Amino acid sequence: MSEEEEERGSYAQALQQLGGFPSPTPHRPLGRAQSSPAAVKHLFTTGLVYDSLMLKHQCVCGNAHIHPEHAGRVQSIWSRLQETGLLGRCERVRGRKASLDEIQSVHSEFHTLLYGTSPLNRHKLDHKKLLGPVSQKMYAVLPCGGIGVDSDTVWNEMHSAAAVRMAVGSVIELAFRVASGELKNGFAVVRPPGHHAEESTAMGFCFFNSVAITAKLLQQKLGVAKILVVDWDIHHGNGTQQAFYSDPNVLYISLHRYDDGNFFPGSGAPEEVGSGAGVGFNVNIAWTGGVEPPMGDVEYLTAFRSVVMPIAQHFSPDVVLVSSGFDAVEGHLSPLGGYNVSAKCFGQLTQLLMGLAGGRIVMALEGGHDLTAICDASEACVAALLGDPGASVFQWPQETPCPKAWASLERVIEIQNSHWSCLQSSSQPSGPRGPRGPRGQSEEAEAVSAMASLSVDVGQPGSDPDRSEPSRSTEEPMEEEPVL
Ligand code: X5A
Ligand code: ZN
Repeated sequence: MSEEEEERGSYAQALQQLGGFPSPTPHRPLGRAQSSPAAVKHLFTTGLVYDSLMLKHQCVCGNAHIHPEHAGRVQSIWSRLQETGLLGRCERVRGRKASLDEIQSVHSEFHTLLYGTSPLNRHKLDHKKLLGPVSQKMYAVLPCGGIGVDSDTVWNEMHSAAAVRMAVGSVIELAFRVASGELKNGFAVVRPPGHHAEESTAMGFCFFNSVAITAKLLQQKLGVAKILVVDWDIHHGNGTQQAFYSDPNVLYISLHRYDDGNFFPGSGAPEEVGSGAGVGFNVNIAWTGGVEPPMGDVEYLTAFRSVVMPIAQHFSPDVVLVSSGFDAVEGHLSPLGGYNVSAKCFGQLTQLLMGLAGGRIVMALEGGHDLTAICDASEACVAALLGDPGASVFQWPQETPCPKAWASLERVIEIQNSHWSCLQSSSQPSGPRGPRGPRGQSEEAEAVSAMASLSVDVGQPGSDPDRSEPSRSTEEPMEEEPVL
């Protein structure tokens, strides 16, 4: 086999060389790349993907101010990564348009043809499959003069299909390179976002669900057994939840503003835990209580410490995909945001997720429209992916989350603890320091200190300082940790 042929070797082959997906040990580049550095074409580093084709998805009204999901979002992020020198330290991955077949791993044929073809390439397709009058009915003429599903979800008949397929294909390309071990991890600077897109519904700026499609293809084409999708966009990813609701091999964990169903898109109740074999593999950390006070770093870090990381470690994914919306970052006001998470905090959350799946983590931009906020957050996340140690060494917050966040977390734990033994119910007798029954002030304080002592690597025996406690040493590690 020539070197070139070898280089084009399938991902499945690459995987074989890696011996499948070894659990939490860091993965390494392919053998040949290590043995002959001169032949190394791709560095084993963070991959970035971006393509200017995605800029052309624009409302024909031409007024970007009334359409917050505009081309300047990804343009600004890409410039920021360039200016800061981060881009130069990464490997640039070439994006491509996803095929209609790939898109149909999640979406219906009609939906795929409706948004995946433009008038120019539509004539090549079987005419019976796409009825002109039906497609016209799908769009509305908007008050701005453009067309779209709604004022958020605008459509450019000439350019949108190519742009939305490029967004999907870019995430696929990046994820396959990370999953196969060619790249360490990756960040996709893509638009439009995808996590609201359902099988046959475009909504909330989204047409095709890039992250869900990528997860399906990792399963189908690469045989990846367990995939974790973390969604920290402020909105619930209804499309992603739908795509994997009965699948126990894709764990979906979303943190979102919920407000008892009164925040867009309205789904994402903590009671939505999955169905059939997938029960317990859908985790909705649904913040309720509005924005007084707004959720911020302490609330998000506490959610990671008490729910996201324990469950994720127990699940032990082979690959982590992040629906990385930045609309929870400070600078986004209600109704599109309202929270106060710092850009730096998203870098820390990235660092935490990098401890999973041998570091195979791929982040894809979802929502967020404040340019400073999304640039700052993207910069922090890419710096984390590259291994930069952050401005200060990571520390769990000492402060208590606000009472409304506390109540939201308690609810998730109460619901999920029957599926995840690493979570402990506050209403059941729980370990030596765990709270019991309805909580009074002192019990709450006690639980805070219990939580503060939780280390990041719950479930890795020997690395938890509490392991030395004699009274607890005979218990199973996943069963003993008080969570709240
Ligand atoms: C991806 C995203 C938000 C939709 C808001 C609808 N969508 N009003 O952030
Ligand atoms: Zn959002």
